[in-house]
Amino acid sequence: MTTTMPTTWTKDAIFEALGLTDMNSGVSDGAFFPHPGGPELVSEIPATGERLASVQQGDDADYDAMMATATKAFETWRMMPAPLRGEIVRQLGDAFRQHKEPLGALISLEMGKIYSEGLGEVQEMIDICDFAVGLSRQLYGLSMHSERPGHRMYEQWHPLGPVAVISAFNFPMAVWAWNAMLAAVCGDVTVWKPSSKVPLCAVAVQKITDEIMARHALKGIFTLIVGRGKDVGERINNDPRIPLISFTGSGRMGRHVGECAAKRFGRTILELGGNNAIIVMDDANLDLALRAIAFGAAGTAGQRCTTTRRLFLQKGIAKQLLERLVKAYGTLPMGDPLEPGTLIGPLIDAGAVKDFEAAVARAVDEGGTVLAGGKAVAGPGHFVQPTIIHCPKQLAITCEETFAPILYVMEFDQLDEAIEVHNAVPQGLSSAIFTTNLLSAERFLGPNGSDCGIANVNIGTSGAEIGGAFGGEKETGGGRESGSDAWKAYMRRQTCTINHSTSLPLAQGVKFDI
Ligand code: UN1
Repeated sequence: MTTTMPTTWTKDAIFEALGLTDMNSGVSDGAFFPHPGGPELVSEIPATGERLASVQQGDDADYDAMMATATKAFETWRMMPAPLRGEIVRQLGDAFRQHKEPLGALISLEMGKIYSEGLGEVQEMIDICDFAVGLSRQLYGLSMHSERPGHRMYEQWHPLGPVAVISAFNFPMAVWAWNAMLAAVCGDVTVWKPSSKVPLCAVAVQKITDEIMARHALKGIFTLIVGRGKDVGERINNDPRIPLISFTGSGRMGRHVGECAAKRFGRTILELGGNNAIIVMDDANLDLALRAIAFGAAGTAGQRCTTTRRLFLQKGIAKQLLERLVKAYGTLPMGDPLEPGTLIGPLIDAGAVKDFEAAVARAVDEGGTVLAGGKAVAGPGHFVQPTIIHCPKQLAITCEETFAPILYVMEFDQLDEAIEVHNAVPQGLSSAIFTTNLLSAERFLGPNGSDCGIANVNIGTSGAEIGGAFGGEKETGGGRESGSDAWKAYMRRQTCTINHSTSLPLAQGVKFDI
């Protein structure tokens, strides 16, 4: 892995490296549509509030044209041997490697996360490509022993169809890649509707993808449509040609997507809100805990689904760790995310700043005490101070996800009590405990421990590797993406029983002789 650290990127240099212009088409079925029919969408730089560039969105007719190519492409793509599909994904991974730096810089510019995290996000794309290449030779089905003589039984996995990927602003490239690369080796084609807050990231990735696919004379395997939720999103939700929608975003929207898909018996992979917590025991290594909490809670300006939003401190170390944490928060460099040395970038937009302010006000109203930060920073840009709020107990606000760097801190005596409060929120994505005691760690990991999809010991809640299945329980939506056997969601399972005898015995000993 080669990572040359910044050279500060300028907008012009990023645009040149990625072939972007001031006005970009937002629809591609393998080749960008010259004149999509939807309204112009202006993308902004969250660090300054300035206009970045425009994207021409797709309309109904563009959607239909793109879907026609995608459904046709599925007919041939599903027949290609999976390892050959994997070979094409390998080439995509190489192309992302070659463009890692400008892609990482574009994420920083358009989404606002710091450059190192932008590079990290592109690395997640590269990693999932590598993972998918290996997977293309490992789409295993089980074989079973039939109860009937002369019969063989096994299961096989077939491609599912066009898969929609509706991605959120905070991971404008990686979440698409987790889904699209798995879907591709599984024999599916993907239709990508990115967040309208970060359309250029999607356009840049699609350009690179189109170029590789064109080398193989392939169109429609990866398609893109930038468009409004209320038209393009609704078309996807209600399109019976799309058997699976992978949606990342708010619980409110996720519920709607799930309902629409369920009505037509479509499947969903939902990755919705998190309300992730770290529990720190008296016996913990506090140096490790401190770094993990700071990165988890303030990193990405609190805009990861996996961001640490609640902190439970055992009473013996609470005062000491809090003091260190407040001190560390005071030194976190905030500013231009592309500037080397910055650790805290902006929030995505003015609405996010308002949500931050409202959450802080509510927390104080409900009995919390602000120990660090608590205020929005005067413009330009959408910056807020990383914030620590001490809470006497779990409050109504601490049961909600606010996409901002607010950490709610609570104290406890016994681990059992901490786990109970930890689990008493609607969301269930990521969780962590810091302890050097095996019993405490295993209590946290046990069936009556953390109820989240991700449970860590001595590492924070965010920054998961792609090799594990990613997702969470309860109102987080239950979906799993990325590693492990998450690929199974992108395929249909077929159970096959083959009779190679000359008689027809029925299962369960049933007799039906004619
Ligand atoms: C998200 O915030 O939607 O575990 C995804 C992490 C990243 C992915 C976050 N690998 O923090």
